Amino acid sequence: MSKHLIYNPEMECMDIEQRRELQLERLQKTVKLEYDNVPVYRERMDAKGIKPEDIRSLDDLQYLPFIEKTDLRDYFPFGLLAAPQSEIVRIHGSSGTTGKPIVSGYTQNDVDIWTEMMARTLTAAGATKEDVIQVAYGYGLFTGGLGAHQGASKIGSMVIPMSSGNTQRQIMMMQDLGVTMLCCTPSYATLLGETIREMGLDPKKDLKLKAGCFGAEPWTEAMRVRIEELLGIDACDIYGLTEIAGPGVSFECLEKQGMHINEDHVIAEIIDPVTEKPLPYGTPGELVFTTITKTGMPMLRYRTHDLCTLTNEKCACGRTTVRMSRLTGRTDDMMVIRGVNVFPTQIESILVKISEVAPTYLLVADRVNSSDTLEVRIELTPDMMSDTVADVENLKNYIKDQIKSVVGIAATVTLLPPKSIPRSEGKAKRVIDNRKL
Ligand code: DLL
Repeated sequence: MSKHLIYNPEMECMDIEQRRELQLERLQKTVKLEYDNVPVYRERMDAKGIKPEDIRSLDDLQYLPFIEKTDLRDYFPFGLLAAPQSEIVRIHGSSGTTGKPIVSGYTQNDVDIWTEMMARTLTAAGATKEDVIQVAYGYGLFTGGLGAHQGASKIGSMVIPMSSGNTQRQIMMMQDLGVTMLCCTPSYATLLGETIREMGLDPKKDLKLKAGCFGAEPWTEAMRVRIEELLGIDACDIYGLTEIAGPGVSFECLEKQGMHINEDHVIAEIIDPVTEKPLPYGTPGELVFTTITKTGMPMLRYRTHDLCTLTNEKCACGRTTVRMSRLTGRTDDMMVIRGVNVFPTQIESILVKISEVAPTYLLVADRVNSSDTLEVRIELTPDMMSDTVADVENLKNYIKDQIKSVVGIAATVTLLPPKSIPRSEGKAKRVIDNRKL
């Protein structure tokens, strides 16, 4: 049997031209739905002189106005609903960068679509009804827990709804219930793996884990290798966002060559974040999504602020969908330190290659005498703690040099004892920017 399982071959492996026709038909319906029911869309389309009938091809998408996270804040909570409030059966939310969360309303149709997208996601990582799936994403307003749960239930797998946290208990359940697949953030997968090793367990002998679906935060190829080694599994990247559906908007198959986008439900574009013009496949830029089957709070040209590349090259798994690369950062988590753009993932990719330090780090930006400073706080491994001061000093200088050559700036490196940076059970906090205070 091929290692590639496909949940919905009809949609996932559809002829590309046929899918484009389906997308256009669904896009036209969605544009009309928005124009007729959501005043802000109508106003913005009128301002650009566009009527729903003007969308005659997929290329016409570029003439539609964008929607932004700030709009979700401005029209909070229900100003962007295209369906009557009585049709909304679920609310999810995500923490905004400022005080208030943003919320999205889902009709039963939207929950069903999202559930199928997550069923496709888990299947692509090898899940069947024989699997025991531990969901260690948080349950609640965050879409991770319920999203993975719904998808796993749809496949008919046995679901262990652990939510995040309580690491020792998570591991006990994995052992006792013979868990085969794990869903959580990559940082929590690392913590689980480290704890499993500290407990003296050998995942290959003591656990039955075979794969995991990890996402919700940026991670690197090197971090994938570490998680796969620590847990003895295949680690697949999964992507999603509350505004579009939740986890499962795109997912990696076991080829691990980028995330397949569920193109029968969303259209992905890459734009230049400055000129806002669409960019061709293969060019990095900002990811923009248009939902084409949602009915509660559909989104036309939602600017994610996530940076990546799209490719339509064939994948060995047989799916015909466009894939997105790992995210290389966000247009808005990028820190500018003394004029140089700094992404946390750049620092991470340096650290995961150095065995003496854990890939757990915190970037602290500050401003001293009008000049920006960047401190990189990193944890040493327990072994390094017994080394001489000279060894630790050498290591520090080595990391400084690496940062200088990869990122292009001088940073202060602070090496800390193991476990001194607070571990996250959800999304890891990688950046503290004191300059904004
Ligand atoms: O994080 C949904 C999700 C849950 C995805 C579980 C995957 C797994 P939000 O809380 O709305 O939704 O945050 C969405 O998280 O715009 C990205 O910046 C980031 N993000 C999500 N997945 C990935 C990933 C969920 N695989 C925001 N790699 C997105 C990097 C990711 N960043």
